Amino acid sequence: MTGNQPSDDGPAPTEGLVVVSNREPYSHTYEADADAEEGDDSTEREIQVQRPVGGLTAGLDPVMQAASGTWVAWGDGDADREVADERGRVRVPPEDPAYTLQRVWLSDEEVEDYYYGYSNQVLWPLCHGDVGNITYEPRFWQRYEEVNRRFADAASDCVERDDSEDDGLIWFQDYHFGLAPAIARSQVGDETTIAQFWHIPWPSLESFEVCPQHHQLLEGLLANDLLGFHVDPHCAHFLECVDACIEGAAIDWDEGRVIHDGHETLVRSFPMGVDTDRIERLAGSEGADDFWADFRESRAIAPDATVAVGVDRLDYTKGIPERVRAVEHLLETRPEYRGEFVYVQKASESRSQIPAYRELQREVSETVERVNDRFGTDDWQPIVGVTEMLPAESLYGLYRHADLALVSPVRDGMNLVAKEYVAAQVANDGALVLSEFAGAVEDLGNYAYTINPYATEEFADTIHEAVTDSPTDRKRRMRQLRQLVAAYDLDAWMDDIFGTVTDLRSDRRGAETDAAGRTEQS
Ligand code: GDG
Repeated sequence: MTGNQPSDDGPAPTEGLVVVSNREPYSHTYEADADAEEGDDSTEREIQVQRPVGGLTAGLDPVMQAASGTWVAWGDGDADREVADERGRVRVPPEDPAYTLQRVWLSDEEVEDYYYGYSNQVLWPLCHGDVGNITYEPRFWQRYEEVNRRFADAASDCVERDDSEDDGLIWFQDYHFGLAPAIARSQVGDETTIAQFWHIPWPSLESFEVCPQHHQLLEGLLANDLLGFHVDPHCAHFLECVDACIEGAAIDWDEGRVIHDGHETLVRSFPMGVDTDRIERLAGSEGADDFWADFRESRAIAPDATVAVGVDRLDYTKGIPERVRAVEHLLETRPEYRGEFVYVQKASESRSQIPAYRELQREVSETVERVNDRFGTDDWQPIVGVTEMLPAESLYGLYRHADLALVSPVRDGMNLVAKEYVAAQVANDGALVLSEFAGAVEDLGNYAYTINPYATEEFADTIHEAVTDSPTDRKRRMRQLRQLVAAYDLDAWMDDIFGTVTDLRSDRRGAETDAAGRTEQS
């Protein structure tokens, strides 16, 4: 189920759903034409469709198909304009159109300032408590405001108003839209439910106040009826910031409710899950085994080697250099691991227009090279790097066959890799080494081997513990982890959010009926 069913409380919350995200679920691109001369547009080029690769986008796609809603997103494919109508709309999925993708067009300057600027050089480091990595330019903020307005306008236009009690749901995704809820609210009024899920952490008050626009951001977000974070500590930080920065806001700390300017916002945690059925199916497939056999051979990994895996976007929040240093310390202090232990680092390039990301790429390559030079031999390399994007089946094959996963962010909203690794352990024989600073530790901390990524010696000791624990203990831990991950998977997460919207609406109707009753009596 995913919240599509109507209930006694009124229409299903997904009816007329408008999802707003920065990235689009389908993008259209021109196929590279090897014969075409540069700058030659005379030949017609084939258009191909890039589909959702996983996570939320893939999970929401069937919900959108069933709800025949609208998805508003930045049209960043080079052929996106060609297939969209004059209002930027295209029906998707292409082979069986069921819902509308409303594209928002952004200029290069807008992408530079709103996306690479305010979103990723101010809000991203700010929310991860890494204020030293903030780069602020006044034009970043101006453009963030303008682009938020464009998305909010597009979302408001897509809401179908029919004067019923519940005029649809706008669901914003993430930190790219800190102002859009308030702008949309001024356009759609109170009958439309506005919700937002903030996929990254919310920082402490001391960090948040560093942001020159902290007040405007809180005002923007408090226009939501529902604001979701992954875990309770992020909700608590948000409420503390509201308490300190928004004069007159009334906060119910137990219930997570804020009343500000006569509007109520429910702030609640929804620990995002993964599509466990799909991961298990693909991890146990022949294709996954074939990938692993080829990969092992091509990278000269011995059949009896102990293999650890890490999978990340190359981001300074993911703790990649810290992890490599822990592996180095393990090899330095426990020589028995030399020649036996291989760490596979799958790292995909990310946001490399931003200097801090280029600096990280350099640091990671240098650290990996140093460890390989220091310990590697003619027939063994301790760290194997993979930079290309793997198809899901291969990625899950890598998880499935790795003896342990090293998930060591210095700060992370959730970290889905931790949950995907667990879901892929169809034989219950892997071990999860997990940072205390990942949101996932709230769910999985009791059965994972937890570490502080900065505590290099203890991190290395914990890797040793995870490798040498008895098979019975490892299996016991993994069974518990798999139960937890399966019990609140991606569908359960969406059902929880849509169910909460249904409850909010029925509470609101109840309150209105009570108020009307009181007026009649008086
Ligand atoms: C943000 C928050 C929060 C990676 N390489 C390949 C590949 N991936 C996929 C993984 C996983 C995803 O990328 C990464 O997810 P994370 O959760 O680790 O991290 P962010 O990108 O930082 O996401 C985070 C998340 O939002 C959700 O709310 O958990 O805290 O920062 O799904 O599998 N997928 C494939 N091939 C690859 O090579 N197919």
